[in-house]
Amino acid sequence: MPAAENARPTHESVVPPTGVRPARFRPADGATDAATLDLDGTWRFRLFDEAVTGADPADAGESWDAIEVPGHWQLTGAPDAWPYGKPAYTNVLFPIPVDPPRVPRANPTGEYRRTFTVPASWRDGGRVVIRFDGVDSWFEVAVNGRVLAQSHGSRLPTEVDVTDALVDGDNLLAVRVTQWSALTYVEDQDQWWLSGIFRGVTAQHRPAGGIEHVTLHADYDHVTGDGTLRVEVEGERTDAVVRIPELGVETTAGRAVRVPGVEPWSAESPRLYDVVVDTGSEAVTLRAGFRTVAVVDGVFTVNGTAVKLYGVNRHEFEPTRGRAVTPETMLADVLLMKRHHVNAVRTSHYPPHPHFLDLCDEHGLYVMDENDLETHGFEPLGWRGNPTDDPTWEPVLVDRVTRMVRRDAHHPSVVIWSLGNEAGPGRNLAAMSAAIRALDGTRPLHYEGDWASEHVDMYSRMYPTSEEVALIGRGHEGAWPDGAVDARRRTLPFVLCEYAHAMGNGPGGLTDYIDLVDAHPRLMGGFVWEWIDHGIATRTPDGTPFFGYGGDFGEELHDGVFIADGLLLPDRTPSPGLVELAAVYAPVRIRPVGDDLEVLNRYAFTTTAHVRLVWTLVADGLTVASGEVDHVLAPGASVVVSPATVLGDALDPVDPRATVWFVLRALPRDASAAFSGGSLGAGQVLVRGAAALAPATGTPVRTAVGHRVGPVELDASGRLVAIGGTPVRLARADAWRAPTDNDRIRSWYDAIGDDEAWTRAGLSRLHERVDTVRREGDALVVTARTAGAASDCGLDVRYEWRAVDDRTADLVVRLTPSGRWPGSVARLGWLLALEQDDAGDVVVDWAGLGPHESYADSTRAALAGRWQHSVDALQTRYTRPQENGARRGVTTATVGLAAGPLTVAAGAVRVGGRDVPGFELTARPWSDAALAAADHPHELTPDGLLWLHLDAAGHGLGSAACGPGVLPNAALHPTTATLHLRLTA
Ligand code: IPT
Repeated sequence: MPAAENARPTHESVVPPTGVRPARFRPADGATDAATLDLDGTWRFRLFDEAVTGADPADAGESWDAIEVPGHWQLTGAPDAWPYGKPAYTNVLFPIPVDPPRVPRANPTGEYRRTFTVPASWRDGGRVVIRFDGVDSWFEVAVNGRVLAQSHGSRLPTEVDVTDALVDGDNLLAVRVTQWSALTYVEDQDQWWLSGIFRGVTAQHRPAGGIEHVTLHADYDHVTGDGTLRVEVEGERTDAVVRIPELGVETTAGRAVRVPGVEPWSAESPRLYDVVVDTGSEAVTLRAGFRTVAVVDGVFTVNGTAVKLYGVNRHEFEPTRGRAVTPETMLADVLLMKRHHVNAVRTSHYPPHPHFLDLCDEHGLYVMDENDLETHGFEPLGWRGNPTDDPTWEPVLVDRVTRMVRRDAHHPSVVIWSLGNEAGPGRNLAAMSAAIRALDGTRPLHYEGDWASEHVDMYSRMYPTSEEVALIGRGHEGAWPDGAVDARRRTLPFVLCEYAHAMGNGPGGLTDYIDLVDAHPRLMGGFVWEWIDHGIATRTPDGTPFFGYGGDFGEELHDGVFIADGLLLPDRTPSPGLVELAAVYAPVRIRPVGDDLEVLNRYAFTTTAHVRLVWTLVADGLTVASGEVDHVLAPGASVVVSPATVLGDALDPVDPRATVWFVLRALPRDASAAFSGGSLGAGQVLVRGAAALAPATGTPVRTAVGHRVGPVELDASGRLVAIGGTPVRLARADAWRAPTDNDRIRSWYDAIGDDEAWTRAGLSRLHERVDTVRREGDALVVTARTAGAASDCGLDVRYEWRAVDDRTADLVVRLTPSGRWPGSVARLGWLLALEQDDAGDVVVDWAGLGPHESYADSTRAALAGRWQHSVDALQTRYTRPQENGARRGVTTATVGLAAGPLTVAAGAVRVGGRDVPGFELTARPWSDAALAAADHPHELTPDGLLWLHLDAAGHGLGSAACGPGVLPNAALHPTTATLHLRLTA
């Protein structure tokens, strides 16, 4: 290697990019009239196992492989036969020895080649620049064999001036990309390790006198209603003409101009105005949104009004493409967010593809734009050697925030800058913060990793308990040791940069947090962790497709299913968690207050003039009356809707035995607007619980083999053997569920996880011993004890069978815990396994809450009605199989068995002495044991049985996988339970 080459920074150098142009704003595609050339497409590629590849940048690689740019080399090719390595997942831990800035010699390194031809006109004047929007992790750029630049910052732009290296005709562009570099130590985000040129590459003509950079200020004064526009231009011509054609405004760059009567931008009304900046040599059209963000008296405001952030954390992800997301996917994400009433995104944990921000501007989402910085892998080392606190790293970290701010500051959607994620405390935070403030004083700063919050404008935490959030909301949080720091922090608004870990079935308890956010001005909102499961599309050796998670690709070290913790399943199917989130984030909040419903307009700027408030009276699932109430609520205003007043005599004709709900929905007047559940909010209140079932007056019959009670056959010992001719393989009390991810992991705040406690108590291996069978009057009474090996805790069970007629039997199941139980129990109920071929096709029709699954702490989206699904459709295929699919508040369910329908109607259901409206229903074509044992959905196969859970109650979901477990208001404790069911077959 020539001496000069040795002097170049390498992938192990801790220096900002070299040979690059200053970062600049990124105009939207087509927004500049300067010419650009798309360099995406097929490139030549060769993968080496060391950073020193020996490949000559002048070698065009004609014999090499072809690869698509943008993309990750690990995901190139067929999903079961990737030729260039495999994806690997760790969350916190580095998959390489922690030895900064050194990285292993074994360092997959891609050599990319392509040629491009620059139009002759480009070379008559101005410069030619190659722009990379994202390359992971370190790269070196050469043109026609001349090495020009070394860069990094995987999710940040790099521009290289290649003018002096160009020739007429074909130019050879060579890019060497290493997987590991010194910068790996500051890019330890919780995601797949995936490398390569994964965002677009363009050649751009920078005309002489063109616009090198634009700073756009478009403020809104909520007192006068005026906007102020000021555009600063960097380049040879700083005096560009600035026009807002729609408003007839024309001014010069560098001057502030008042724009009376503009419509302000907000996520609710994302009003944009074209602003044309023209130097004569180049005209750029920016999409300006007039808006002002400020923290006023400790409250986060937009345009002078307190705004709450109902947010999600979004990583960029597609199951076949990793972080090389397409514009279609970016749009899908934005529209899915809007549809589910999300109004804010934290771009965890790096600046997103810039087009995503264009979409947020246009569709209206508040963005916390996060720097590409995470050093989490130093935490297990007690933060020893953390780059955040090492002055050597300061220039690199300052460079990163600088590039983020210069790239993105013209976006109205960006309302907060974040210094990074999980990078610990350290002296470089001050430098980063100062660098951002010097560039842009118009947005507050965020950083969670240092709870002192000294260098930022909001106090931020992840996964605190709701009790702690309530204290913070009231300003009663514990003191910070340094009095001055403490005093300042108390003046700051509070944000949950992460809460409600949406891993597997969950999160539970969303309402508990969001009610606090709504109640306390200081609480500015929160961002659920996270938007999507990063399951990678792959296949088994026999070709069965599935979504892989950590450990599926032979990683030496991995964090398993922590990569599948999103509100969307990997294929972007909304999970029940997202449907619940939509109900909780809904702009029109409707919730019971005593016997009434309170309707709150959560919009900050918008009245509810576009909303119809439609009520229905639902009796045993059927709508028996409906109407509309007429209220237009100002932003922040609320009204109480009282069924007693609204219903008039609508209740009179309703069957007095029915369970009756009053359901109120906020529907968009524009029926074409697509929202989760079709609504802008909904709530319900129980008007009347079910009356007791009419007494069963029939008599059990002795048979040759045992007993018959209506359609139910029992053997001589009292064991259930058939219902309506359908053989019963198993019937017993149950207290267990296939653990959810949240059950499996001990919460931050508990000594033991639920799953571990349940397993220790034997609940995962329950069997039932039938003790006695005898007649008590007209009842056949069977007693039993349900318990698991090696445990002394169990359920004393009493079954009371009564005949109604030939087709109908009543069953009262009474459960009494005995022995030493853990603090919680998964469910209290009755389990039936009915012989049934094609159980997945069996149709279940129920009256109760639906149509989606619901749990004790995730039930805002479930509304009273009558619903129907096949057993297959009742299943949620979580990326790792686990408990799913419960339907609560069921008063009647009909299961379409092959031998004829089986109807189960609820009588009294009592838990711990409290009445509950209806039972919880779960139906599966496989057992809970099989569900618990499966690692991926495709491993589950129907076993010839229909497994039916009829439960008095179930435990909530919580967020224990990261944060608190099930909150007390949704925890199921071992207690007595009674379930009165009427079975008709
Ligand atoms: C938190 C991380 O910020 C986030 O990236 C993700 O890894 C999440 O955890 C777990 O899924 S940090 C953790 C120590 C709370």
